[in-house]
Amino acid sequence: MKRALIPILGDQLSLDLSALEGADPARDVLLMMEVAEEAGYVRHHRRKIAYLFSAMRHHAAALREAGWRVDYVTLDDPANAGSFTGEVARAIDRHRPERIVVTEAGEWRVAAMFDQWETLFGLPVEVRADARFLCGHAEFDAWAAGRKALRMEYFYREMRRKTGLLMAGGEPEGGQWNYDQENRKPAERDLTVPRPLSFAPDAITQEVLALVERHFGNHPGRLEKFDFAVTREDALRQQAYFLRHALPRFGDYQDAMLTDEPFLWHSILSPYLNAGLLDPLALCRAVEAEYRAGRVPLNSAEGFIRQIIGWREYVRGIYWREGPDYPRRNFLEATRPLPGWYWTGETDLHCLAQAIGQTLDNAYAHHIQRLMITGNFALLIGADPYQVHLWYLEVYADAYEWVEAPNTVGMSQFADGGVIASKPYASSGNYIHKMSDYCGACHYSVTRKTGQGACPFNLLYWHFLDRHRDRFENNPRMAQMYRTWDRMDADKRRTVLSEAEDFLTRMSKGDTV
Ligand code: FAD
Ligand code: DLZ
Repeated sequence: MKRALIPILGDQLSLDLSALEGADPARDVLLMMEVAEEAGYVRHHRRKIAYLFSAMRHHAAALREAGWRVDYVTLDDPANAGSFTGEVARAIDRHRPERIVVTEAGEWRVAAMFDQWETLFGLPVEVRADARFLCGHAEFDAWAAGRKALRMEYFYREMRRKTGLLMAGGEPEGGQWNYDQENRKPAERDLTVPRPLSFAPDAITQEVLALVERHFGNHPGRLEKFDFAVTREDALRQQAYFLRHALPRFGDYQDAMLTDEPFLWHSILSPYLNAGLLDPLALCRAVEAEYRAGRVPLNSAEGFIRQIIGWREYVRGIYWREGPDYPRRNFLEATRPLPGWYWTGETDLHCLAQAIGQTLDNAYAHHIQRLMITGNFALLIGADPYQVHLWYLEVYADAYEWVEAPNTVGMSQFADGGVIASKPYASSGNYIHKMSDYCGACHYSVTRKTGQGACPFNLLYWHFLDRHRDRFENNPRMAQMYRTWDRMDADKRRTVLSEAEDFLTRMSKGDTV
C-alpha cells in the first residue's frame, strides 16, 4: 500500500477515526495543525480555541502513545502557513506521501478545500465517511426523499429502530416514542443542582491559555477559570458524573432556567461529543443501561437519547441535504443588526443578561437559553439571521456549522422557511416566566403588557405576529394566537405596536434596553 498523509482536524479527535482504518503506523504520517484560518473564520470564543488546541495537543500525545507518527504544527510555529491547505502543502514537502486520506469535513467550507487537494497536489485524495455518526448522507437523503415535511420525530423513530435503543420487541419502551410532555417542569430553587466537574489546567493547557491570550485578545469570552476536560479520560469522567448525578432529573428539568445556574441537569458534553473525545452511541448505550438498572426514569433516558440520535443526527442530515447556501437563508427577510450587547451582556433584560453573561463566561448556554432567550429575542426583533448564525458559531464551545446552522437558521430563526420547524419558536414573556425565575429579578415587569416597564418580549411578540401575518396566519399551529390578537381592543393593539416600535428604535440607536 502507498504511503499516506492523514490530516486530522480539530473536530476529529477520535482514536477510531475512519481515516485511520487500515493505516499503518510504520508507514503513514498523521498531520495535526493549529491554523489561523480555522481560529479566525469567525471570532471564536477564547475558551473554545483554548479547549480545542489543548484537546488537539493531548490527542496528538495519545496517538503517539498508541504508536502513530504525528506531525503537529503549532499556531506560533514561524513557518505555519495559516491554513489547512497551506499546511498540507508543507507536510507533503516534508513527508513525500503518495496519497492523502482524510475523514470528511464537518462543514461545506472545509469540504470545498478537500475538493481542491487532488488538483493542487497531484495526489489521490480519499475522503472517507465520518463513521462517528449513525446516519450517513445517503441514508438521510433516502429517508427524506418524497416526504412533504422532514419532521425530526419520524427520523428519530427510525434511529431508535436502527440502534435498538429503548426498544422492547419492536415497540418503543414504555409504549410511547416520546416523553416530551414530561420534560417541561420549571426548576425550583431549593433543589440541589449538580455542578459539572472542574478540571485544573495541566502544563499543556497552561501553555495554550497563554498562547490564546497572546493571539486572540480581541475575541469574545473569558478565559479565567478555564476548567474544560481536554482529554478523553477526563471527558469520560464528566460523562460518568452526568450519568450518576444529573441524568436522573435531566428529563424533568430539560427546559428549566434558573438565575446563576448555567448548567442545571444538562450533561455539558457537547464540546466533547462534537470534537470526538466522546462517542455518541456509546454514551446513549450507557444512558440506556442506567435506565435498565432502574437508576434513571424513562422520561430522562428517552429525553436524552432523543437529543443525540434524534436531534443531533437529524440536524446534520438537514445541513448536508440543504446545501452550502443554508446559513444565508432569510425567509422572514430580517435585516436588523444584532445589538452590540450580545457581546457584553449589558442589558436590563435579566433573562438576556443571564444567558449572554453565562455564555461569555463559559462558552456554554443550555438549549432553552439558546432557543427561547437569545434566539427568541433575535427572532422577535427581526435580527439578520446570518448575523445571528455568526454569533452562535462564535460564542459556543460546541459550535460547528453542521450542528449550529440548522439549530440557529432553521429552528431558532425560521430563516429556512420551515424545513426544520413547523412554526417559529416565538414567545412572549409568559413562557420565560413559566420556565424560569428570571422575571422576578428583572428591570421590566412580565405581567405588564403595555406601558412603563412592560416586558419587551410581550410587546415584540405581538409585533412579530402582526408584521408576519401574511406568512403565518394560515398556519394551523398559530391560528389561535392570531384569534387572540384580533380579539384585542383596537386601541390596545395600536399601543402594543407603537410601544414595540419605540423599543426597537431605542435599541437600534444604542440606548440601554
Ligand atoms: P444536553 O442538554 O445535555 O443534551 C445532550 C446532548 O444532546 C448535547 O450534548 C448535544 O450533543 C445533543 N443535542 C441536544 N439538543 C440538540 C440539538 N438541538 N441539536 C443537536 N444536538 C443536540 N448544539 C451543538 O452541539 N452545537 C451548536 O453549535 C449548537 N448551536 C445551537 C444554536 C441554537 C440557536 C440552538 C437553539 C441550539 C443549539 N445547539 C447546538 C443544540 C443544544 O443547545 C446544545 O447541543 C446543548 O445545549 C449542549 O449542551 P449539553 O451538552 O449540556 O446538552
Ligand atoms: C474550530 C477550530 C479552530 C478554532 N481551530 C482549529 C485549528 O487550528 N485546527 C484544526 O484542525 N481545527 C480547528 N478547528 C476545527 C475546524 O474548524 C473544524 O475541523 C472544521 O470546521 C471542519 O469541521
